[in-house]
Amino acid sequence: MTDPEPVPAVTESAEAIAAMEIRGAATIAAEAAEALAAQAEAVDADSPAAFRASMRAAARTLHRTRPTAVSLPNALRYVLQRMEGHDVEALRRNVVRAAETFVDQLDGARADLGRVGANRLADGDTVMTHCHSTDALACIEAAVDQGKSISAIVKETRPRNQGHITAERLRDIDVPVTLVVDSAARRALDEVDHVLVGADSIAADGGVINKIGTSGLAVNARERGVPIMTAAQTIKLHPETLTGHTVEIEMRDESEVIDDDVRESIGDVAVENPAFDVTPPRYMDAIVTEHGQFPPESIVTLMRELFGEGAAVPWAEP
Ligand code: RUB
Repeated sequence: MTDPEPVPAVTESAEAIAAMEIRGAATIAAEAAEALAAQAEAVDADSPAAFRASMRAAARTLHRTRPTAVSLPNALRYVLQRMEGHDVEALRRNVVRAAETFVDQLDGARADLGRVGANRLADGDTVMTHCHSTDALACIEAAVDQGKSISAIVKETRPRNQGHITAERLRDIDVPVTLVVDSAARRALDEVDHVLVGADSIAADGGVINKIGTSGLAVNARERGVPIMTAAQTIKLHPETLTGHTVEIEMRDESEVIDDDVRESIGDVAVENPAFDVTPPRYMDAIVTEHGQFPPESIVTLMRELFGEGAAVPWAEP
């Protein structure tokens, strides 16, 4: 059976997420929840069953966009598990309410984990960042709010240079920024007190899946004796890893790495563009969440508390 066509707002959100106009795990999650609310508000369904089927189809459209950040399926899960009611109007209301609550909780969780992460930073610290993470940024923002003077060394983060976004956001809060190319990171670590990264997914063994280059940075930080933390609210915990599944690493288009003309001038080369990598727990000092900080190896206890033994898939056809 073919899926019912989602409302235009869902298709537009899915396209924007796939094209990375909307990017970053938490932002993607908020967009997905809001897209489900838009679906609920606009869909013309003549029965509760038709309404539910249209919501599941919309969720599948959103789910297909980016495979690595678990915040996306966790957002779909949160909203669809609250799709309750005996008539279409009640279902509609409950979906919209669930999406709003989810987005509010994201904001609250970010602020809470920001304060926890900020407690790890001292006045006068220099922090190195990788990619652009709103959760990581929240820690620096909270430290600044606590009156600490923080400066940053920002890795540009090839191929899409999300470090530029971080640099801009840090300048907005008057944090002095030094931008470096990724390959300068090890040398720059000599000037760094803390490395601070985000996460797209966290596995049950404490492995941190984040933007490509995070694992190399973590190994270098460990070798240099610089502490490294991941700022990740609990929607980044990947429940399927509780039952032995691995996290799929998204492979993106080769044109993000090299343009066609340059490639042609080099000659016949293969190009690979993995978007994320896995940092083993032994190279990460702490995972900072809205429930406090955890040694990576102990994150599984929090995961079990929040998700039970595994992951529901409420967007699947019954
Ligand atoms: C973004 C990235 C970020 C995490 C966390 O990758 O790896 O570090 O998503 O971000 P991309 P946040 O640009 O490919 O989406 O803390 O904002 O959820």
